[in-house]
Amino acid sequence: MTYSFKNAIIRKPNKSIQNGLSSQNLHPQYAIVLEEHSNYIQAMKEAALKINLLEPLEEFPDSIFVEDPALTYKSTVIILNPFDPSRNGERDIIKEEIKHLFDNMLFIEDGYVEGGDILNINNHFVVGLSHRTNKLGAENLSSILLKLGATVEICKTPDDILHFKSECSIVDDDTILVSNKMAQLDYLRSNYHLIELPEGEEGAANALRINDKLLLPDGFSKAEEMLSKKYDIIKVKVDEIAKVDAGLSCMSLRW
Ligand code: CIR
Repeated sequence: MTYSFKNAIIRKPNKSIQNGLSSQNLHPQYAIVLEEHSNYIQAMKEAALKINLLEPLEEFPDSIFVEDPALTYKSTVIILNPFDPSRNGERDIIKEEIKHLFDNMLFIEDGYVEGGDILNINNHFVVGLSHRTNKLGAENLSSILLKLGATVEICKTPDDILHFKSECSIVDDDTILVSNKMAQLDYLRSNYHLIELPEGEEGAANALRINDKLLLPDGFSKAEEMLSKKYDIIKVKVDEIAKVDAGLSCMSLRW
């Protein structure tokens, strides 16, 4: 199952997160980030994950978002290539930190691709071209994944969305939680059952299904009401972390 995981890699927050990339030019406060992050770790533990905690990296303001420089698939980890110069060096550090956890480590050699643009559904990957992920990177990743026995579809992340997964997430093997913008994507509409969130609750689309739990960003009451009928929800407050355009999926690598 897509959402069946045993392990997670999470990085402790760095004080320099206040200078992280932010589309709204906001600066999260370290103390509040720490608190939100610790609740996130707690939720991951409640979802039965074993946590591998990495040390903070002050020289990389956005480095708690470990989902962007690496991708896990079965017992392989693929080191990706983040586009933004302030984030690109994260790949060289994380590869050393996590290599002992996987049987096999592969690398994106050409183009740019960030984990936030990669949606994994069982043995299938949907890669969204975005401001961070280009065609060369997506094709390079695709050729690696095909060799590993997976299938890949390259789509487009809507222009004003940072990453493909900023506004969508897997909630079941055939079901994706989406914002209205993501619901317009032909590929998703024709291949999956979509649960569309009401306007104003787009932020809830970056949810995280882990085992029998669904981690949902706090503060989206309509989403919570809709989803709690079917899922065992753990609400996680990420308002401060959201100031640097981040949500739930980006703060961990799961496998
Ligand atoms: C960035 O712009 O790279 C960070 N401030 C946020 C990264 C969020 N990553 C993700 O959604 N996968």
